[in-house]
Amino acid sequence: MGAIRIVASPDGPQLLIRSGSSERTLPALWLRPRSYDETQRDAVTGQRLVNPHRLPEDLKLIAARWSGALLHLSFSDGFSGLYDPAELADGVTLTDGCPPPRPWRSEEKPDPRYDWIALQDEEILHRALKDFIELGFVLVDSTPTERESILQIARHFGYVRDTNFGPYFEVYSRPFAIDLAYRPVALGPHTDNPYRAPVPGIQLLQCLQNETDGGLSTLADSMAVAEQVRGENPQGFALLASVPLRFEYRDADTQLVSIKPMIELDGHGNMVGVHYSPRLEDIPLMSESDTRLYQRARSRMGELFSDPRYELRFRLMPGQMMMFDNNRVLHGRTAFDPAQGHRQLQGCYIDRDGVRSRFLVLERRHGRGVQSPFDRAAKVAPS
Ligand SMILES: O=C(O)CCC(=O)C(=O)O
Repeated sequence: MGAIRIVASPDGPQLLIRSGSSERTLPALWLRPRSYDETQRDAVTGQRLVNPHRLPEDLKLIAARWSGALLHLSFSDGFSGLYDPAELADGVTLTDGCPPPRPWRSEEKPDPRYDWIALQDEEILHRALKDFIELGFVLVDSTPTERESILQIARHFGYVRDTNFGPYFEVYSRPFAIDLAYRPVALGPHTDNPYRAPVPGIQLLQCLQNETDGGLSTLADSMAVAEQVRGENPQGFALLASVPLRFEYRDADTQLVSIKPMIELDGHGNMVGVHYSPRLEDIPLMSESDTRLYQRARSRMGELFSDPRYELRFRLMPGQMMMFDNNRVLHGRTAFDPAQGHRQLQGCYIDRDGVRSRFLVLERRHGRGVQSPFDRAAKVAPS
């Protein structure tokens, strides 16, 4: 977004902002609530003291002039105040300030790898969080492997999410286990717990022991795969993003059910995430032709998730931990033979927002990134 200019119109002054080769109008109802005047916002929290829902629908800008580098604006409801053009320009695009995702294929050999001790340094943590936000996963070497240390590791990145499995879970083969993850079978690419609302945002899986030849870990980026499927079969993709599936988990004390489409899009059609766990889902009744179209699309998704061009496959060694966005990067493992030795992982979930918050705070602390409107507003003298 570019420069703002004031133009006269028969209805009074208007503010225009450059956007690429065209200009967009900033409506009075959009501008008016963005004031950081002390009568409009609490000075400590930056939270709004007035309710913009109550502004009159026919609100108008009645005067506009430059006051140094700031804009002085007056509105038809009697309010006048100073506005920072940079803050207005930032507000044109709604973003949390984190970098956008960078979809990857395994053939690009992404290897965002960090050392646990080094991650205690804020600069290195900042770099790791940036990688995580862009790629949807990081690998961490030399993590502490005491019982429950996964929680200490998790709290370095965000806030732990408790579930019916407890604050953390242990993955090792046991007879009559309540989930296939706790048997030695192969687990195809999947996201965890699509039957929850909300679905856990981020998963940490740490290897404590692996004495078997098998049990290799896999990761695949659903964003790269889904974009490929969208290009090949737009109609099928649209079904995957709109037809709700039913996911369920049950044991003696729990019954969790959630109904949602496999692919989650935002209002602009951008991918937000994926809920993919063939062993836990049921499709709804559709017409014969839609069922076939749906089948073609989901079968292509499944094929690409396990395609060596998309799937990373590696051995997680004791002390190594992978942290991945559970709504974006699918994980799985190859089968293993418990007769060869013991294989044990511990894992837990953290929320997506905690990691983004930690990244943004580190950006702010080190003077990088977009300044918050509130920080900027501190520079704007009350009118
Ligand atoms: O055993 C593994 O490597 C992965 C286990 C798993 O996929 C899970 O717990 O969801």
